[in-house]
Amino acid sequence: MKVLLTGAAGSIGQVVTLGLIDRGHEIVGLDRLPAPDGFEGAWHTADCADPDAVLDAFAAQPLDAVVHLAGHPDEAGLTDSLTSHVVTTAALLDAMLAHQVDRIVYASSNHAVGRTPRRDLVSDDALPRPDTFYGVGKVAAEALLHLYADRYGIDAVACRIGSFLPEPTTVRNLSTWLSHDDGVRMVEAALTATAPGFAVLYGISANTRAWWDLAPGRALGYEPQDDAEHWADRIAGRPEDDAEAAHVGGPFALEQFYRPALDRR
Ligand code: 15L
Repeated sequence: MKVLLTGAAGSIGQVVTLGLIDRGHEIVGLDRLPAPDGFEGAWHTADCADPDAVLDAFAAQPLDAVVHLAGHPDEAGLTDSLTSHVVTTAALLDAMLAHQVDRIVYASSNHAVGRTPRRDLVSDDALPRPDTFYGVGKVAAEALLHLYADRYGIDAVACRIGSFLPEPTTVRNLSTWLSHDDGVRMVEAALTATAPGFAVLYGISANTRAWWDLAPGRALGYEPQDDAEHWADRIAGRPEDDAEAAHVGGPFALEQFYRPALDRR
C-alpha cells in the first residue's frame, strides 16, 4: 500500500516507517521536521494542523491510506492538546474525503481510558475515561474518527498504544509495553484488516501481565509476538510503582499531572 505516515520523523514514526517498508509498503513521510538521514521516499515538511498544507501533501501523489502518528506525546494544556490531536486528525480526514482515501490508522493512547481503576482487563467497550488533557485529546480524536466512519464510510482504526519502547524499564511497563516489532505488526494489521469501520484496539505486546484486552486487536489480525515478562527479573522496583498501578494510565493519573485546562496570561 502507498501510505502517508504523519510524524514520520518521530520515535514511533521512524520505527514504523522502516518496518512497513520492510513489509513491502511505500511510505510518503509527513512531519514538521525534515526527513531523517537515509529516508529515500517522498517527504512533506508540513504541520498536520494546517489543512492547506495537508491538502497540498495529498495532491502531490495518489495514496491508499494514512497512518497518523503525529502529535505531542505528553501532557499539555487543553488548547494545545486539542490542536495536536483533534485538529490534525480533522485536517487529515477532510483531505481523505477530498482525495477518496478511505483508511486511517490512528495512534491513540491508553490514556484515553487511563483513569480507569486497575482491576479487570480493559476492553474496547470501556467508556472513555481520560487521565489528562492529552487523554481528552485522544478521546476527542477517536470521536471524530467515529463520526467520519459513520457519515462517510471511512475505515478508521484507533490504536490505544501502551508504552512503545525498545524494552520495558519499569514495573508498569511489564503490563503496558509495546515492542517495536509488535508496533509494526499492529499498524500493518490495522492497515489491512477487512472493512473494520471504526474500531479500537489496544497496542500492547502479548504481556503476561497485560492490563488491556488483546481480543479486539486479534479480531483485526494483530497477533503480538513479544512479552515484557522476558525482562521481569531485570526490572528493579521503585517507590512509585504501587501508585502507578492504581489506574491503567499510571503516572498520568497521579496528582502531579493536575493543572488548569487553559493557559492564562
Ligand atoms: C503515551 O500515550 C505517551 O505518548 C507516552 O509518553 C507514555 O506516557 C505512554 O503513553 C505510557 O503510558 O507509557
